[in-house]
Amino acid sequence: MSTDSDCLFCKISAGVIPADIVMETESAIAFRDIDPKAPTHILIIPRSHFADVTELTQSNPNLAGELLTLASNVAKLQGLATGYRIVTNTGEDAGQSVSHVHFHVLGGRSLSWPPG
Ligand code: DGP
Repeated sequence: MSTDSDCLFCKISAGVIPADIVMETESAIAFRDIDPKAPTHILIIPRSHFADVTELTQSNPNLAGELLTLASNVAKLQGLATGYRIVTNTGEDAGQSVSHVHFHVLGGRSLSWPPG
């Protein structure tokens, strides 16, 4: 497993920085976003370091599938039966602020479309 000692989400995965973890597997963890944009806002990350979804899918497409499965399981666990959104911001124009790939799971309210 490849990690980056300077990466915030690698530190959360390692338990060096605390987070409100809602689910975890051998390869991934799900924890509450520190700045929630919806009543339920959870981040899904791989334990291995990948900068973004492009790097992830090129390096390990099976892991990308595992992360989406975990996102779906988290949505079910959180009771988001009337709908939820999975988002992965990629790069500067999309507003990616942490360079460790993550999927946002948002729900618990009506979500408008298109996003800004
Ligand atoms: P993005 O902007 O798409 O790269 O999303 C990064 C998210 O990470 C943002 O919604 C806030 C969240 N975040 C940043 N720092 C921390 C932290 O230390 N703990 C937690 N739980 N979330 C964080």
